[in-house]
Amino acid sequence: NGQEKGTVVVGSKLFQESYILAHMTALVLEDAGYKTDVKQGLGGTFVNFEALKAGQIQTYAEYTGTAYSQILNLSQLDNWDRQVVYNMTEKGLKQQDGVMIVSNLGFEDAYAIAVKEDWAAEHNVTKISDLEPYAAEMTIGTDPEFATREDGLPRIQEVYGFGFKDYKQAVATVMYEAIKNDEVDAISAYTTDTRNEVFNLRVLEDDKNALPPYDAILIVTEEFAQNNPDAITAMQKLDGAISTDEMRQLNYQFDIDQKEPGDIAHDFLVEKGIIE
Ligand code: PBE
Repeated sequence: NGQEKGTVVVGSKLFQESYILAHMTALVLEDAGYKTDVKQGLGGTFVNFEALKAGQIQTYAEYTGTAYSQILNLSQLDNWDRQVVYNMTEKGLKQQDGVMIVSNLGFEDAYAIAVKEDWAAEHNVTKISDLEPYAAEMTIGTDPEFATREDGLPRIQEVYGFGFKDYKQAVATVMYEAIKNDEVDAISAYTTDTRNEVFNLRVLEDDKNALPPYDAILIVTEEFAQNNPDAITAMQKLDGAISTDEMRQLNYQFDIDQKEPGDIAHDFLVEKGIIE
């Protein structure tokens, strides 16, 4: 058709999954005739969200619990429900920022506290509250956001009534290396990261429901959506396209097989019949 198709800039956060999702988004847009520019590892939550609102990027993959807690500052719920958090996030983003959810990708990547499996077995630790006798002597490795996010260490401290001795912040890959090398005693793990298994970690149950659900979503400004209906149609092809298990396998291809994120994204979309 005659619609002018410019370049769509796709942002991403500082970890493998976000790179892969940015490439997938770019690929469905290219398939619909757009040019794209993937900003791999642009920055954390706020860097991406501010860039989106400023028009420096047109989309990126966010997570419901992150938007809910960080961007919208909505309060903790006693019983977290995925659909309730999704609905409140959708409504809040629209009202506060004129931002809309284009697709609900189909999987959740939650934060979780993980410790070494052999240590956990030795001390009979299966859930976060089991850490209480040990936390004051433990150092937790976190990603760049978890230590200070309201839905992070402050919330763990408030809900469970204990804190860790210290924390060390680093990008997710360095955080995972740190626990593997015993430089930290626990980490703010990502539930779709297969290094939880590969590095023999035990992901602890959040038995007091401190943390929200984190469904992956693609977001755009309403203005972009109004001006680029074909881009929205293309991006909606990713709605429900990735199961949690599939996302884990894709992350494994990056971390363990060391495959390029663009190739991981491409091969997945072809296999799914989403692009040719
Ligand atoms: N998460 C868990 C974080 C990082 C890992 C996906 C919810 C986020 O980027 O919001």
